[in-house]
Amino acid sequence: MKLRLDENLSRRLVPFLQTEFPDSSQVALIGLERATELEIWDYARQHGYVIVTRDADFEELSTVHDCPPHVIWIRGENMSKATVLNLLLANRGVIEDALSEDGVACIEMGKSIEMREGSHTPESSQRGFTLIELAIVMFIVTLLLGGMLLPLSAQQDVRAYGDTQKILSEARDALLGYAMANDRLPCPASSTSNGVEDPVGGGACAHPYDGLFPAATLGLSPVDSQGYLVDGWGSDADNRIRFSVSTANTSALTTSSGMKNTGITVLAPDLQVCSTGTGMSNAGLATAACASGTALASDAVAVIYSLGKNAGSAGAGAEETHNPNPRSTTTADRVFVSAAQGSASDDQVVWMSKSTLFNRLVTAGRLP
Ligand SMILES: [Ca+2]
Ligand SMILES: [Ca+2]
Repeated sequence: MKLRLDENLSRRLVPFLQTEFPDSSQVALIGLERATELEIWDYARQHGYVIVTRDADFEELSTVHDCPPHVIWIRGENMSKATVLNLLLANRGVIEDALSEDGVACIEMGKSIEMREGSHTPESSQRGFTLIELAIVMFIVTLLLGGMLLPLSAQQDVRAYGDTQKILSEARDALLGYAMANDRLPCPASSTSNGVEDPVGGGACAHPYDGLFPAATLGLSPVDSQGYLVDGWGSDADNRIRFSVSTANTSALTTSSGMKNTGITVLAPDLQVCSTGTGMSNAGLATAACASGTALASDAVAVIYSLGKNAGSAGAGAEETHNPNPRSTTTADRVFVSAAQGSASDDQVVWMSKSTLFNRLVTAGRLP
């Protein structure tokens, strides 16, 4: 881009412009000091100059004549040669960008830079942003990007957590429906039963405390390719929903008509859910129990849980090890942990209470 300085701008600026604006000149240096503005305009157009002026006349010309030439209108009182020079040199990129924009005929430079449209869009004489406005816009965009990018992974986590809670809740509802229809609860699936309860038909379950949710038996989704219900965190084997059921009263809960035959007053589901694994007694044994004051449930019928976001790598810690998983270091037992979400545990645990199950079965005429 070459500039043609107007007579109100010193010719002494010309040598300093050559690096950034090669072949720039000044009106007197090309013998046009006595030419009319329109002649200067035509000359600039024919020779590819951008007119740099302190005079409003050229800006006005740019609103009635086709562009090019483009016009840079330097504004501001008492601007020294050095100030004008710095303004042009420091903003070369901005100037080029502005003048390459469709419809921009003139840019106004001073404390700010404004772009003005040319003659072909007279209805709109001014557009664009000042440098301050641009800076504010960039600042806001930066804030927005910073504010959006960081929580994006957090948003995904929130969604996965919510999806998992929903899947767990639906699984629990499905269990109630199954119990009303079949007079018993299903047994958990084993790792090789393809989502079907083990054993088929119920009775004494093969994996009462460390099985998987029998999604195929209940017709639930989403399931993986092998028929296992998976959580919202992924679809690996570690993301399969776990399911445990009480073996109380000689597996009456999972035996057809077992609950009816045992009777509502005798049935004593015995799964426990603790708020922490700390202080748990007899872990791994039939007498395992929550520490005093940490039992969230002590007569649960079933416990359904997801290993959470860390499913693929964690599970041996003091809390999660009590919820059977591939890295548990304790033997599966009737006690589970639903700790607060955090670094120690991200397992998502729901359970079905005795009261809920009995209520539904009585309503359905299955009990007593
Ligand atoms: Ca976990
Ligand atoms: Ca346990």
